[in-house]
Amino acid sequence: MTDQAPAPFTGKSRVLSGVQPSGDLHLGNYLGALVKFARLQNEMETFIFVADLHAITAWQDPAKLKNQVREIAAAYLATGLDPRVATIFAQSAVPAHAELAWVFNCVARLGWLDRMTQFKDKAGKHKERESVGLYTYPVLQAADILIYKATHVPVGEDQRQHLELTRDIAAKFNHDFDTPGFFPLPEALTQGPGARIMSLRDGSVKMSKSDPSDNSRINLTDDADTMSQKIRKARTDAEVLPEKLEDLAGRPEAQNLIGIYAALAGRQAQDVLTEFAGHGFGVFKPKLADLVVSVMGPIGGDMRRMLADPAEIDRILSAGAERAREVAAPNLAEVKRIVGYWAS
Ligand code: AQP
Repeated sequence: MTDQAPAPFTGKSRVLSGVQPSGDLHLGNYLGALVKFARLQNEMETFIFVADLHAITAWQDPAKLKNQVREIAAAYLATGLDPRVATIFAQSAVPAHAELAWVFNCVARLGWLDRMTQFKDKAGKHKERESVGLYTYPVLQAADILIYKATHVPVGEDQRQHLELTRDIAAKFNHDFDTPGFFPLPEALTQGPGARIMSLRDGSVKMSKSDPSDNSRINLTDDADTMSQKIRKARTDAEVLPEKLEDLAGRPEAQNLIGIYAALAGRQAQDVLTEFAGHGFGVFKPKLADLVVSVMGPIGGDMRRMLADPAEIDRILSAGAERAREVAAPNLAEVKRIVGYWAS
């Protein structure tokens, strides 16, 4: 119980999302997250960060991490985020994320975290050797979102469960401290054709930065030849493409490539299938490669140009961090007061 009513949630729509600087960004990150960021910035107040606190849940070379952060920032800018419109910053520059995460560590329940499938997927058979940070990652993610009282979180389908956990944490905090509505229950924006892009080598696992096979993904920084080669080598089957979407059932690699084509072309998967029905991958793959190169090629070029001027990227990140700290500070102060901390 608190002696003073907390400021109620204002109901203002605010978007927050981020990407870890843990490797090369790929087509899945682009379609599942980055394109949505650029679109949403014109619809809602938008905060997009580079998740460097999250990145060290797996080992990162300290000599490279700062540059990896700049690379993600460059990808944001190259895919259309405008620092005059959206707030772009590095997570480590806003200590309030970590401070709120501690409070949430004490709100979240072990049983909730035990259910997180991403931890199970990433830890595999040797979970006792993983960092504690990898286990509590979704709690920090809840703090990332709620420190800004964000209402909408554009992410790929793989993050949906973490968003549910964020809502559970928000609801339990509001209930336990008798502060109804203090934290909003944010909504995951996973809709869209690129919500789950699969590996080019195995249609049953998602495309991922940490996949040891570089051929499993199209990186934003791949050159045109590499992109085309990866599409040519993508695992497929020997059958021709059918007329109807439902006839792709049981062919995950074919489904994935059709889905990628549709997402990049801004068309319906059925429409793409109608165009290529009766053809094999010998016909479809070159067309897909051309499309991938035409959409992704310029992004890589823009990123390289921006990375040639790291001081400008740092300037954008610093200005974004200042703004993010300003928005986070009163929310953290209220949390401290609600919890009853001495230093509130
Ligand atoms: N394959 C995917 N399809 C659609 N969206 C995807 N995302 C990731 N993979 C796909 C979305 O990209 C955003 C940033 O993800 P992240 O870097 O924070 O972490 P992640 O989800 O763990 O991504 P990766 O590429 O798989 O990285 P590693 O291998 O380092 O774990 C998120 O919105 C995510 O949904």
